[in-house]
This record gives sequence, structure tokens and C-alpha cells, in this order.
Amino acid sequence: MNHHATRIGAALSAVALVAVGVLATAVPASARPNCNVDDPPPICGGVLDPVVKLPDLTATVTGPATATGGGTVNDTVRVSNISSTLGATARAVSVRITAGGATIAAAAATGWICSIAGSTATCSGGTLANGGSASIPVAVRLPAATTSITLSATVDPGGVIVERSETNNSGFARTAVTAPPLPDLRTTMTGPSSVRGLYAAGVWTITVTNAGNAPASPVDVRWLTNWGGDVNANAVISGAIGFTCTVPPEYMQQMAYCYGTAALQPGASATIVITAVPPAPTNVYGSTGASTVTAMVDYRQSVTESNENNNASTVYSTILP
Ligand SMILES: [Ca+2]
Ligand SMILES: [Ca+2]
Ligand SMILES: [Ca+2]
Repeated sequence: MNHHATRIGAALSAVALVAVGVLATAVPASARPNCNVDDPPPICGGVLDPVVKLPDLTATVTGPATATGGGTVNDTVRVSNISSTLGATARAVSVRITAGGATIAAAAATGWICSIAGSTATCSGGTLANGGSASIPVAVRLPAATTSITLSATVDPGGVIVERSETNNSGFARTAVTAPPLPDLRTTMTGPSSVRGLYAAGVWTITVTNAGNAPASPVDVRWLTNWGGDVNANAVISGAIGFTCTVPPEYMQQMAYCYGTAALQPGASATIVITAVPPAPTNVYGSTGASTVTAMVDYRQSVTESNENNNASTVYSTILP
């Protein structure tokens, strides 16, 4: 140490005598001298500052600002020990990751054990040395809707590790989610207000429309009555696509299935006309003469749609003697 350094050291000692008096109450930890270095200032007197030598864990999250719903986005959780002092030893830490408005599909990194339950994942066991950090990739499954989701991460959520700062342990990333293009199959149906049982044919006309903004396939339609009669499901089929219809004998002529022969494009419609002769008024399930016929598109629920609640339409008719 030369004379210049000695003079500085003496000056620091004078300041230190004053500073020591207020250290416990007035000086924040971050402003205290770092005693845990090779050449500490005289204030340290060979004793390490118990606060400065602590670790300081932080967490940040990065992810895409925008995404299309229904898919998966990849975020990254980064946890660090930003302590630079030699006395802060490497620690095994835990991170809690929460997806607000979405679910976590995967979270894994070498050296970490992650458990996932719905929208929450907990990763633990990773070791962070001084100045060290680790990245944990997290796959987030987005809802098929226009919404906003937030992925949050908190390191040492249980407060197990005493740190220089306990207020910088969380981070988050927000992704604006846009609803994906989806089809929306709908039906309307017309039918007779009354029809004579056993002797006359009624005509039920089903119109299937794709009111969504993506093609729909398959386009399967079920026509179902509360009676058994003589059903002809192949009378007229027209529109943007054709249908192959069958009347399964095991259902006593109570039902017809029609299978679309192509995808139904957005805005397109197709029509199925079913002709049937109902039975005598007493031969229905329910009140005498009260016919209930329901058409439902995508009755097997194989098409994901923007609206699943507009797929059925019902016609009520009176069966006359
Ligand atoms: Ca911290
Ligand atoms: Ca629909
Ligand atoms: Ca559907």
C-alpha cells in the first residue's frame, strides 16, 4: 500500500467512525461498504457485514407479447443470485410458476425437478452460486379465446432463504391472446305444423350453415324424432356440399344420419330435406299427437367451434288422426 492509499485509508477510517454509529438504523444494506472483498475498507475491521454477504435471488419472465389462442407459447423463467459477495454461498432454491388464465403444459430444466398441476408449476433443486442464474423453459397452453394471460414466477416463495432483498423475487410476462379462427356450424329447420299419421308425409328441411371464419369438417347431421315412422332421408340434398344419409334400422325409423361429403366453408350453407310418414297419434313417445323432431349438426362433437350451443333446432308438429 503506498502513501496515497494510506491517506485515503485514514480518511475512510474517520468517516467510518461516524458511519458505524448510524449503520444499524439509517444506512440501507445496499449502501454499506462491501467488506467481503480482497481489500476491504477499514470500516470493516476484518469482520464481514452480515447483510451484504447474504444471497439475493431474483426472478424474471420473458414471453411473446402476442399469440393466437388455442396453441402453446414458450416462455422463459430466469432465476438469478445477484449477490456478488464471496460469503454468499450457492443455494438450492425453489421457484413457483403460475399461469394466470392458461395452463402450464411443460416446465423442465436440467438440475431442476418440476411438478405441474393445472396453471401452477413448482421447480426446485436448482443451485444458484454467487452471480449465477438458471433458465427454465415453460410451455403455456392458451385458451381458444381473445384474452390476456400472465405467467408469473416467484423464487424462494416460502421465504426459506434469507436475502439482501426480499422484494425483488417475482417477475411476470403478459401475452395478449387473440381468438383463433374457428368454424361455427348452425342449423335451422322447417317442418309441418301438422301432418296426418300413417297416411301423409311431412317434409322437414334442415339448413346447415357455417357462420364461423374457418372451414368445418366433418359436417355430420342427426335428425331425430320422438316417433318411429317411414323415413326417407334421401329426397333432396343440395347446397355447397352434399350428404350421404342413412336411416339405421336399429332405431325403428326414428332417426337419420347425414354425413357431409366435403368441408363446409365459412359463410356456406347446405340443405337436407327429409320426408317421413309419422305413425298414428297415439304411437309417439310423449303426449298423444305431439311430434318433436330435432336436427343437430356435429352431434359427435368432433368439430371445435366458436359457438357450440347453436347446433340444434327443433320443430314441433301435431300428428292428426
Ligand atoms: Ca431477492
Ligand atoms: Ca355451432
Ligand atoms: Ca363442435
